[in-house]
Amino acid sequence: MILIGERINGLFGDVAEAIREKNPRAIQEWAVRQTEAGATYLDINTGPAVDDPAAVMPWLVGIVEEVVDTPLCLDSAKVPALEAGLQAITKSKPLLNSTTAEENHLTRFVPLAAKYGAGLIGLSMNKRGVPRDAADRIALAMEIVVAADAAGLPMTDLYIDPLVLPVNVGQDHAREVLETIRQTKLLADPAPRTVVGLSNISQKCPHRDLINRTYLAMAMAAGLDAAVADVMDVEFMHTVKASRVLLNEVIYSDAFLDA
Ligand code: THG
Repeated sequence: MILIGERINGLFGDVAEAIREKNPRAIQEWAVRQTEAGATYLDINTGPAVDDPAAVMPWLVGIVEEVVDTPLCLDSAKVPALEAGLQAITKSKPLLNSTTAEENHLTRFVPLAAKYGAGLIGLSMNKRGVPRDAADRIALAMEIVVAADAAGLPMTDLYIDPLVLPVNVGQDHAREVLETIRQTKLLADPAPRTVVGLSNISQKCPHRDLINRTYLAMAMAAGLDAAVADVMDVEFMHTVKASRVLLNEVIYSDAFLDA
């Protein structure tokens, strides 16, 4: 499992405040703590409240790369913010998060990923929004696969995100996302990878951690490769480890939680 630590996101009050005050400390602490917890990537999102994300993104990249070597997942819907972030990265191959299946997004984001040799997350949505069922999500995923292939982006650098919605508003979507994860593996050979924003599933619900880790186990069984998630949640990280054993991805030992 590729775990993308979600915590450096202006959606969170402490990160928004640190960005406003140009104070690196809280953000650098999250970079170190998520890396120590086992994050493969760190999601870097300026949040919605920022006036000039193309100025904030490279600042975030710089202060995070000062304290960790962890690869970054640049999270923005804006090309200038992503490109400014890409130019600031000095350490390792990043992930771009994300394009949609809309034509005018694909024509800008896919070449950007190809130009910088970055991975790319493609959301199975278009200007009509997020489809209701797996078949329509797969149709949009296929459009993203075709665009990536045409631009020479290796399939192993493409991550299809079927888009997880909160279970309290889109309960019928949860199963459709699992089915989309299964079917994405059939779209190409080698197959594109799959990713979800896991914490979306429990927004505004009680027992968030329980919902998150239960859905993670289901998604891993469906073939999920990566998740933007709360890597600081110890029970969640234990669920990842137990799932890897149960899916025969790692050899069982009595010490599987410490491995
Ligand atoms: N797909 C991809 N990228 C994504 C998402 C996705 N990036 C952003 C998001 N979704 C995943 N990251 C988060 C981060 C925070 C929360 C949910 C998903 C979250 N935050 C609290 C909330 O809204 O209740 C913030 C409040 C707080 O605790 O301070 O839930 O789907 N590719």
